[in-house]
Amino acid sequence: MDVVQNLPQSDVVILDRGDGTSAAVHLHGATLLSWQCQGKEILFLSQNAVFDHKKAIRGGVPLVFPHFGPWQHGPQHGFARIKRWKLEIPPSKDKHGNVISAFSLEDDEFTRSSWEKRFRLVYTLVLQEKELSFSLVVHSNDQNPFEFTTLLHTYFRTPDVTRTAVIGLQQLKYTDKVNNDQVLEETREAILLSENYDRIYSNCPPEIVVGRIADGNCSAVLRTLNFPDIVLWNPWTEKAKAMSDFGDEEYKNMICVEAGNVSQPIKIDPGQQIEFTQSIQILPAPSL
Ligand code: TA6
Repeated sequence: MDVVQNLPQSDVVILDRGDGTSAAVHLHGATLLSWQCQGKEILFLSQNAVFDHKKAIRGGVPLVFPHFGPWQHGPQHGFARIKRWKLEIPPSKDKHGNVISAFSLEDDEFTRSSWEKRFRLVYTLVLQEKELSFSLVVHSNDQNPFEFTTLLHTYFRTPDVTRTAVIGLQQLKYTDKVNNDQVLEETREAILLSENYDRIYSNCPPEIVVGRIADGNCSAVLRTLNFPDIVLWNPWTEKAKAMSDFGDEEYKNMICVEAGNVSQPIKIDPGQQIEFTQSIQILPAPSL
C-alpha cells in the first residue's frame, strides 16, 4: 500500500470496509491498485509502476477493452486501461457493510480516433468481508453492431510463484503464446509455473482456484460470468528485465490469472448491454 499512499488523492478512490479490508482504485484506467483483505495485500503492484497518466499501470487489475493483445487500431490491450475514468458512484456502504463504488468510461475523440464505435462502460466493485466482486457492463450506443474482446488483467501477489498453483484447468485446450501459438491440452490438475508463461485457456469452468497467494497462506477462488477464457502470464527472467516498469526479480512475486473473453470477439447490437463479472473469494491456502 506504500506506493498508493504517495499518490495524489485526486487520482485514487479508496474503498475502506474497516478491519484491515480496503481497496484503492486509480482513475487512470479505473485500475484497481490494491486490495487488502483483513490486512493481507492480495494484488501485486510493481515497485517500478509508472503513474504518468499515459502508460498502463503495471500491476493490480488493469482493464482490457476493446481489444486483448496487439491491436491494429491502437495500443496493445486497447485504450480502457490508459484513459481517465469518471467516478460514477463514490464509495458507499450497503446494509451488510460492504463497500460499493462504480466508474464509467464513454467514447470520446481520443477513442474514436482509433475505434469509431460509441459505447459506455460501467465498472462496479463490491468490497465484501473476504471477497471482491467486479462487474463490467458494456453498453452499445452505436447505430451498428460491433465486436470487442475484454479481460480483467489481474496480477496476484505471491511470496513464491513456483509454489502458486492454478487449479481447475485440467484437460482444457490452451494457446501457448510462448511456443508459436501452439494449441495444446493441459494435463495437470495443479499448474505450477517455473518459466515464462503466456497461455490462453479456452472454455474454462466458471470457478478456478489460485493457491498460495498474498503471504502464501491464502488461496483465491475465482468465479466468473461471461469470461470463458483464462490467461496465465508470468514474464520470467528475460522479459522481466526487458520491462522498464517491472523489477528484474519481481517475476518471483506475481502471477497473472486473467479472466476474459478473448478467444472469440463478442458481438453487441445497438442499444444492447452485456455484463461480465468476476469475483475473488479469499480462503485459507489449500493443503497441496
Ligand atoms: O496477459 C498476457 C499479456 O498479453 C502478455 O502477452 C504480456 O504482453 C502482458 O499481457 C502484459 O502486457 P502489457 O501491454 O501490459 O505489457
